[in-house]
Amino acid sequence: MSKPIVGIIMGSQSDLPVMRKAADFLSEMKVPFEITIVSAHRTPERMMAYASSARSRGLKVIVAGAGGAAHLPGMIASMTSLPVIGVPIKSSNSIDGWDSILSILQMPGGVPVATVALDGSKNAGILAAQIIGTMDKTLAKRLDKYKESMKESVLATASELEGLGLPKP
Ligand code: RP5
Repeated sequence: MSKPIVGIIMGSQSDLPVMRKAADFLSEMKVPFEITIVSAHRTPERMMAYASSARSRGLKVIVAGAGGAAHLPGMIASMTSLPVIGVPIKSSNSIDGWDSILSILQMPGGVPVATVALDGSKNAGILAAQIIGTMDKTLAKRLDKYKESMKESVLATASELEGLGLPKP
């Protein structure tokens, strides 16, 4: 397998059901990635080592997901100039998910984290692939095909619905 160019990290194994959707999308697009657990609060030294070695290890984008007091994406972004995509997760310690959304979204000036929707890890995978796709024509073509397939699927559903003969307003 080729060297990973996207790093997917999450605060806990309990985040995996959400975060694996980013991994699944990158697999579908044939983007080499690595995936692991890095906790801002439980393994702070590992978090620092991960962020500070990311570029020299060949990563181009980092996708970081966490729930509750979600400091992982922001802390990673504070230690690398690679783009960081944050995934807020509705976890067992979330109040309602806003805690995680706001922790990831409301970064101070100068340290951006591209924040996707609550549990929106598929979009994080798509965005990571799109960033890589700015410099990779083959991948850009795969992404265009993906968009086309979404359009076709919506149009097919729409014509099915129109064919049901439901009363019109
Ligand atoms: C966060 O706390 C993790 O990212 C996870 O979403 C949440 C709960 O972690 P566990 O207690 O399930 O390990 O740091």
